[in-house]
Amino acid sequence: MAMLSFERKYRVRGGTLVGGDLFDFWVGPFYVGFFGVTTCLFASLGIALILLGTALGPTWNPLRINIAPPDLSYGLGFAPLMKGGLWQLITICAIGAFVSWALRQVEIARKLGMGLHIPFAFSFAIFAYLALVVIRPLLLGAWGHGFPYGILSHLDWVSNIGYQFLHFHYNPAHMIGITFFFTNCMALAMHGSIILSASNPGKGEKVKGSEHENTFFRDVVGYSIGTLGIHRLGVFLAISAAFWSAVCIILSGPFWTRGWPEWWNWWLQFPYSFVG
Ligand code: UQ2
Repeated sequence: MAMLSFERKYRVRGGTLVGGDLFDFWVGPFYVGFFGVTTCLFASLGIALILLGTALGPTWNPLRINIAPPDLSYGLGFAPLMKGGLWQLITICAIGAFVSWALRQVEIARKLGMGLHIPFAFSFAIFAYLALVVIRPLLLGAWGHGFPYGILSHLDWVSNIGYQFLHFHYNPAHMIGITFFFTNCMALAMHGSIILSASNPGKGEKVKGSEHENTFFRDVVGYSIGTLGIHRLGVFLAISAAFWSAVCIILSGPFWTRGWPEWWNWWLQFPYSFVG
């Protein structure tokens, strides 16, 4: 079915979670819906507040713009606008926009009678963000533990937290997260390249299908996970990367306060050794 006739058939009312038919329409190619409206409101307000903070701040240099969270002394209370209050409002807007975006994905999937896999996967990205600016600050007792909004400033924050735990790469959950990011990268490179190699054969050759893809991987590594399997694996690797990233930062501070290398002392304290 051509795209235009498909869209005519499937661009029908229904499937909304909130608001009934009120926002059940499209603007050009974009579905609006109640959550399209809330996404727009939260995102515009958040961007406006970032611009306000920048205008009142010392620089327009994109690298140096910084909207910092409140001082730790404000604890879990509200701070004055230019002392972290803007950061708090911008964080509320960001969460509102991200959650609205996920719920808009739910409404669109329901309209089309599809599974909810995309909003499910996207929710892991939202969880990773919440881990940094809500869950960990709550557990540590101050919004000041959130990360600052700025290109260089957030890099400085990551570096500082890393050194606070001496060597962040010894964090076991960080290790697992990194392993998922790297494996995800390899799986997507394998998948993207096998699809391109099958669909771009030499001049005069026929386009190849999944039999060729399966056979290639059986010849190389003795195993093919299959055309559906690779996509299941991809979603698993991607959401696991986001999940373990969130775990590794929530552990750091609320549940472990010393250097991460020291965490491995349990291994040195074994009364026997695996390595002779
Ligand atoms: C595959 C397959 C695809 C693929 C890829 C594989 C035909 C088009 C990439 C190969 C994947 C394997 C062997 C699993 C690798 C395991 C890990 C943990 C990375 O078999 O089916 O479909 O795209």
